[in-house]
Amino acid sequence: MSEKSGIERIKEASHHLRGTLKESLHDEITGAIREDDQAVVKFHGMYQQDDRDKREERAAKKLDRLYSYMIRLRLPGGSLTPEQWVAVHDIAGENSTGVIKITSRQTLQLHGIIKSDIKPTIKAFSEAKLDSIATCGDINRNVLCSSHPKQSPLHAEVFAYADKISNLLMPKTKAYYEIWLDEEILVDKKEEEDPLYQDRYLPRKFKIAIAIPPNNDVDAFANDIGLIAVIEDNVLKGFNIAIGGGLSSTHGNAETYPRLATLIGFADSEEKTLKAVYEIATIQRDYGNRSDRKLARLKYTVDKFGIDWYKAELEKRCGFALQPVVPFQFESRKDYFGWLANDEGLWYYTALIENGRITDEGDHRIKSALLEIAKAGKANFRFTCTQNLIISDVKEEDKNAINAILAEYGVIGKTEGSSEIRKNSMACVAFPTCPLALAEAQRYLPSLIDKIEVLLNKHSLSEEEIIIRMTGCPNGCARSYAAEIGFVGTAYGKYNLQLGGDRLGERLNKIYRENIVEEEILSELDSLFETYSSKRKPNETFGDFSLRQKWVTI
Ligand code: SRM
Ligand code: SF4
Repeated sequence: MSEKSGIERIKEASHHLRGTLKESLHDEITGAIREDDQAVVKFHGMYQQDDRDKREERAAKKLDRLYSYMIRLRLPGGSLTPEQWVAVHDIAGENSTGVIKITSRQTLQLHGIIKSDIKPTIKAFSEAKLDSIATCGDINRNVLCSSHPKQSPLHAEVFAYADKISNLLMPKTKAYYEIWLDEEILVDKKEEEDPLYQDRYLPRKFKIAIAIPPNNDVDAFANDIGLIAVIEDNVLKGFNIAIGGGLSSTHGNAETYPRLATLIGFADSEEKTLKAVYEIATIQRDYGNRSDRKLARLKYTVDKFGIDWYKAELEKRCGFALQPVVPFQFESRKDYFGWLANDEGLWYYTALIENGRITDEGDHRIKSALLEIAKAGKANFRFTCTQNLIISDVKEEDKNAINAILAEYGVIGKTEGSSEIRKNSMACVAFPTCPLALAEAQRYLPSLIDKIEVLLNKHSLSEEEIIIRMTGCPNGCARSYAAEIGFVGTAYGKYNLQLGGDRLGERLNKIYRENIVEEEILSELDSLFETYSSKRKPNETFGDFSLRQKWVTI
């Protein structure tokens, strides 16, 4: 058997995720924490980072890197009360860069928190009944659920599963409460015994999403487990289950690849669904690769042992067989912008938040607008898996007042004045905080889209809802491999241009041009759009056309 990776040893020796975090926090000489603790702290929802824009300048002055921490909240299904929004707004202002970032997994992150502010931040979150447990690390992450309540009268019932699954797969350790909230040290260690994670946790991160057809807004197949709700005659019948999705790869390492999840069957009750989810995780715990982290995700376990083996092992552990997959159809994978009402007559406004960055910029003062709306207490807040925001559960009598705020602060102007391609775009964080970024993403995509819009206009394609996504490296955090036009950073200013992904998230794209700069990107797209505009069939999407033209082969 191959030797365990260093991270495996750190997990096992961490005393249920305590490590030496307390000591690291008390060390006033550095803004960093000890190296082993950097792995442990992820399980508490935090990453040590440094400002990459300032690295050279600080190195020239012989200064340590400018360390700070990113904290990511656990929000199954992605929703907050107005009181919680006000709390997040205040915490962001006091302790972080001030920008509230909606992630591609429907939650919020704050960046730039210095070491001495971590505990006050976590405490303030806790007072607002929020935590960051298990939002990073080798463990189940934030559980996604379709964001658009208007899609089904059963939205609330399905949505509740995000919470149930999140609780089911929570670690049992009390380390978070002890370290960050100064709660009493546990005497009876039995309480911490963790039949799921034991002391080794999972070999790698683990992701679950719940989709409600016909919208695949959660990108169900990009997850280790994708659950697809089956609703018939307004009754939730159960879930189709798909396993083995994951979107990262490593440049130059052919053993790594993005993969969409494979459907394995249908579970017809809550009990069976939760049991299956749990046991899919235990199989990955027992069989996942613990020596090479590049090959440790569930997708590689599935491909190593085979999908039939995984299913058989699952059914053995569950004690029941899954039923055959129930036919379903996705028809879209997008956010529905503007005002919409649900079955109960409550209103929802979906606002475009470019790349999830909530901040006041020029006339678009979304952060101020949201604070004013939250303070009035007449709406909840939901986050979408494409980094946008829904002002939700608005009563008819409150709609005009909220609409007036949205108009006054430029939110309606930004949302409704944006092109279709911008509304269907997404970029990951990348520079300056992401240590793995090779190229810019969220700081660059908006200006690239300005130029792409000109090309689309030129070829009469501005009404096309083409899904375009950019990531600053091949890890795929903005799911660039599941886009019709995907950009994957290879070096500063250079990207692979990927084509052929479909609109529904059921087919990944492939590399069309490698390592190209903006000028080449625009010239390629100009000619591709020209061909698409003149030769496409009625209603043929750009992704499907790219494949038919054999621009890439899949
Ligand atoms: Fe991610 C690592 C940001 C969604 C695949 N991701 C990172 C780190 C933490 C960098 C690091 O390891 O130090 C990035 C922090 C940047 C920063 O400064 O905030 C980061 N990932 C993000 C977010 C914030 C992107 C965004 O702009 O929204 C997303 C947070 C989601 C959340 O709330 O939990 C985010 N990351 C994703 C997704 C998309 C998804 O889950 O739907 C993926 C691809 C799907 C998948 O997991 O296969 C993704 N992130 C990765 C990977 C590659 C994992 C792998 O299987 O190899 C890494 C690197 C790693 O884990 O070693 C990574
Ligand atoms: Fe960082 Fe790469 Fe993820 Fe972008 S895709 S946030 S650059 S790890």
